[in-house]
Amino acid sequence: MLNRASEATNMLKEHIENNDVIRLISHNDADGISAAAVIANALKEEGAQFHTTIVPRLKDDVVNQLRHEQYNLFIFSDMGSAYIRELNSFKSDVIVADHHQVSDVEADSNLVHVNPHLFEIDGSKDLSGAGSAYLTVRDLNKKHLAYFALTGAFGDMQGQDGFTGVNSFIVNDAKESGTLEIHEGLKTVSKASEPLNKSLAYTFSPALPGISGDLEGATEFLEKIGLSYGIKFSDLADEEKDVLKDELIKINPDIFGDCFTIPKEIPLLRDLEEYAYILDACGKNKKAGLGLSIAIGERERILEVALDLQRKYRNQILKGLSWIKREGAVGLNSIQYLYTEDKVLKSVMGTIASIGLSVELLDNSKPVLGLSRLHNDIKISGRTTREMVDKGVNLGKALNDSSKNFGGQGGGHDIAAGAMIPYESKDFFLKLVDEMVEYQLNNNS
Ligand SMILES: [Mn+2]
Repeated sequence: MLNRASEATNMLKEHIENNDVIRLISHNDADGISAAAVIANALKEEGAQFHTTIVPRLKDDVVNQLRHEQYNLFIFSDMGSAYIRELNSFKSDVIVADHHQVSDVEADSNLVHVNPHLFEIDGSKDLSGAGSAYLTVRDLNKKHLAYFALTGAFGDMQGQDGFTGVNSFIVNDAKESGTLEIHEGLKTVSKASEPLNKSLAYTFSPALPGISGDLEGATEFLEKIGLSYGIKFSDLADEEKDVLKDELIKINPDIFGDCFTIPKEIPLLRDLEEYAYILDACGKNKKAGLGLSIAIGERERILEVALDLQRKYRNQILKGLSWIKREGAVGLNSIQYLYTEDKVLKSVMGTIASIGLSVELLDNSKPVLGLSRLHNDIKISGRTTREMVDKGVNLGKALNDSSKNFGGQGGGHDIAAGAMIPYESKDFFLKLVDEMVEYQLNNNS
């Protein structure tokens, strides 16, 4: 895998030396923004010119449009592995740094394909898209950018239970470069910017059942243990911090553990995981460019706008979770689903499906499909747990195979995947996915 990444670095170097303007295309989630940030920062440092576009997903029309652009090097990050056949036919050089599931199409000589799945490394757990992107610039002496690979991993929910595989190799790079510190602490969010009840309600990972995503629950909890909910964590006395820690550990021991910080960053961005959540909020609010601006070093007003977005986004998640709490999911044999036509709920469907499982609002023995109606189509966000994946569930495969049956498209990871299908196939589609997941569970070897 590292050799393949070095091939990509060599290709990149050649184009930098030729003073080529490099075309960068990345995904619009926290991982994709982090991937773009690694490459953009590296190119900036090397004095190279580049042109970046962040897109929600790679589609035929996007690829065909890019094909006609006059660039000598295209880099696709956190996407592209599903389009190797099309990218092979580009006249220019192409680097794909992705971690989504791969097909069996081999790369031609104009293309370097960096993807953990090609090397039997689990791209849903051990390396993110930003991680693949980092490996492609690592040989340019860029260990000080390694932490962006980790914001990407957090964005894709890979670091929350501790980093493994190539991710932990990257943690070492980041530590070695002096840009990352790890210390034990309480893993609640916004310690210095939000009152305690909100800080707890906004803490989704690790999940605190009854508190995460539930402002009333968080407030009651604080009243019960005798702490004022309006005060910020950073303003608590040491003994109060200890009380909070002891009480939270009773709910979920994982709440106390390794915190990853970037000491050179401003306080708001110093916590790596929160950095990822800010990028996530930018992406989810269709402001991925704003997230990228922050990641390449813009501050002040830009950051305020991003924080407003984050506040708005967190409140949407809270709204979504209380909807799940109120309505529940529809259960089939082996899966369950949520369905909405509400604009706000649609925008957070994938997120509330994941959090709903982790805070136990949803039955976590059944994968959940979040269905959002978009005119004549339905967008599907599928989520399940690591435990169900170990039992054989592969949502990426189930959504890919089933959506094709109805003229739609889908794919992703075993644990998290998406699809788009025509609205009229909704019920047949659900039935088919239900059967496929049942089959996966019964045929797990
Ligand atoms: Mn990703």
